[in-house]
Amino acid sequence: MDFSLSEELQAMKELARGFTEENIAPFADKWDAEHHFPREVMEQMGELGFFGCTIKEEYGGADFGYLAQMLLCEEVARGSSSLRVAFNTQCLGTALSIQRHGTEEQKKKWIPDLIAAKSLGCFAISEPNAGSDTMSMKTTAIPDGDGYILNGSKTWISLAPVADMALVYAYHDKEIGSKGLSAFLVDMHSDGVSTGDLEKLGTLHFPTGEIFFEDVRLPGDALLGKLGDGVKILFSSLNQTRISCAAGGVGLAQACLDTAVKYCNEREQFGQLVGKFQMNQELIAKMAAEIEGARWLTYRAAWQKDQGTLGNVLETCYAKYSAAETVVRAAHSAMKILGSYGYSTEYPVARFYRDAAVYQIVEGTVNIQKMIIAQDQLGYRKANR
Ligand code: GRA
Repeated sequence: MDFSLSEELQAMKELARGFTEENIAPFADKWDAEHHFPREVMEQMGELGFFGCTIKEEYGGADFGYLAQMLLCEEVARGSSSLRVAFNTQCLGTALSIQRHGTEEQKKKWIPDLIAAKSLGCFAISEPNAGSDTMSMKTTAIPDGDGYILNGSKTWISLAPVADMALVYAYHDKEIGSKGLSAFLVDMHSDGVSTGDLEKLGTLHFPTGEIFFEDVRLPGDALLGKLGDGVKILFSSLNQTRISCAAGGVGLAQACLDTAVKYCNEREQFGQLVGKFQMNQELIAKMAAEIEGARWLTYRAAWQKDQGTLGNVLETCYAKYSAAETVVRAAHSAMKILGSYGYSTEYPVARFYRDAAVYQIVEGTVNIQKMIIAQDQLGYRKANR
């Protein structure tokens, strides 16, 4: 067992930290206040190869692996939880699924531009009446001639309002249950596609929206994998995006701890630094230990994927569940330590607090993660595939 990061991984982590400290963290509160989506920063991240760690060199990636990708995601989330979602929209929920399930033509057509962030991507699973209950989605893509006709709507889709492409999950046949679900690569500029913005509590400088499909004609080569592969592609994709959600939660939680520690060592009350008070020390100790736990669960799940165990749903759920609970507690603890300054816009803690909540919701709620874990432990349904 070796817990050390290789020199190469350590260098990548430091590169991402430096980039985030210089180009992201100082501006994140301003972007939040203005609801400004910093597309130019996404493009810089794309140029630096941030989104291509799991992508083969022939499609423009660097093939560094999942652990490398998680280290970059964690460091970016430390500066901006909004921008960490880009790892999912540009790669783990789109390009990587195309690499795993697409034809050579599809890989060449979509992947290089996605990971360079020249083309903005999104993946569309959730619908107004299909959140945790994925399989109850209603969107259809009915075979018609040599293509498909797509109808329905999706909601809570990260980047939808500005996306150039979407990986859309839809039933090609509603009568045959899960075998009727398929995955489609959709040009978001097609006739019949429209989008709307959604207002939300946090993640304010990364747009989220609805997508409406009205008789959208899809060409035959829009189908990813085979007809009926939708379930396989969807759940394997969730197992990729959930781990980056875990890494994002760890990064944001670390930002909460960093800010709280700095404040504890600056602020004096009752004649001493507030870090000297045991009640604050308890908060700092809990944050530090929980973050370390969630971090290593995340690295372990990423490492397993790098060993070829891509269907590690259980270990990915451990990481995502642990990171989601950790980041919410860390944001709350940072708020308690900073008091009014945490609540003010002078420090980033108010943003951390707003951004933390979403980790208990996206990519499968905390209850869904617990359900998957408990059913596995009780022997009702094995999580790993
Ligand atoms: O037996 P079958 O042929 O009918 O197939 C079933 C099953 O074998 C079918 O799916 C198959 N399946 C899988 N296949 C491959 C299930 N899991 C896997 C897998 N890992 N790999 C239906 O399965 P089921 O178990 O009968 O389904 P269910 O009971 O309806 O639900 C299962 C469950 C609750 C776990 C699932 O629906 C689920 O995970 N729900 C949560 C949905 C979710 O995570 N949504 C996230 C949306 S994306 C998002 O949040 C983006 C945000 C962007 C960001 O910030 O990152």
